[in-house]
Amino acid sequence: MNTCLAVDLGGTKLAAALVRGGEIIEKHQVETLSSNNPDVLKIALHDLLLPLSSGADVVAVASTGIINNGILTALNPDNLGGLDQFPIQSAIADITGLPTQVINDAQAAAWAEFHAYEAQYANLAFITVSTGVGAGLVLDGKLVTGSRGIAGHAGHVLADPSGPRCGCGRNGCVEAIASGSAIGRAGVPFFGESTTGKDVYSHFLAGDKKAIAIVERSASTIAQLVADLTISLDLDAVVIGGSVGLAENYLSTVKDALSLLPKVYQPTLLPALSGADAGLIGVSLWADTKTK
Ligand code: ADP
Ligand code: BMX
Ligand code: ZN
Repeated sequence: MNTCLAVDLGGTKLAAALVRGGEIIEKHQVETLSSNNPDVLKIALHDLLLPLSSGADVVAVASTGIINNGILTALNPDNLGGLDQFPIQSAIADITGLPTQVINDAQAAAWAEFHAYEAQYANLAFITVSTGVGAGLVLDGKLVTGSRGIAGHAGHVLADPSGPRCGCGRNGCVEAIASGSAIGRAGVPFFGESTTGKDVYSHFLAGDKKAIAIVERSASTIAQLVADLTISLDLDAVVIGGSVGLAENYLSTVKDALSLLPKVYQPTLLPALSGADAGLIGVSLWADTKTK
């Protein structure tokens, strides 16, 4: 059985794990350093991956951004400190000396959750509410990555034409309203300059009215996205993940907003069973199917 070195590069966290048969054996995690200098990311990857690579046969990477032919193109460069057009596959293959495959992080997590729910939902979307808002689609039991790696970038569908400008260049995207970064930005006027999404969330849980309004806006925007994906794709289930998506009471707040819509817009709404490891587990399962 192959041991896979699985890597998850997000806008906030960079994680790596040795995975065998869908089980994590060893995992390490660091912060994603925000810099538009590709050397900063290359050094962080080197330091994290080199000690693990001797125990692995293959490398599988789940990364934020559009992944096409091993190149990471940021749809929203703000999420990666302005970094764009990063040759992630060759950078990691050079460090580890191992065959390396890369897909988008939310696509990978969708594949993990399709399996975690034992393939009972053949048509499933995974939505991560994290630094950005990402999505991955499994349709008729197959992971859809798209011919250019773009499939599932539903964080950039329109939520509010008069909403804030998104880092992708469009106004009013779901991500610009609902993501952890957007929640943090919306909290700055009330809680101070360096407020993060996590800070606002703590205020929400403590019952602060401003924070409740911000988190409820995020959750109702995600509920509308769930409805839009369901009515476009005839989904059986939508799985929610990411640090915001998995935070206490977030899923129930999305459920409350979704319950106000007609039944046809309401799929089964579920939490990510693989939790924060969905990207790592999903990409290792996906790499397994590629090497068979
Ligand atoms: P990544 O985007 O790298 O996958 P996360 O899923 O951890 O990373 O998402 C990061 C975002 O989630 C940040 O905006 C952060 O402030 C927010 N966040 C982190 N932990 C929590 C938490 N416990 N509750 C709510 N928000 C959180
Ligand atoms: C953004 C986009 C997606 C990604 C999603 C969640 C970039 C750099 N990323 O919409 O590709 O799937 O964020 O990413 O444009 P995360 O960093 O929040 O996990
Ligand atoms: Zn956008």
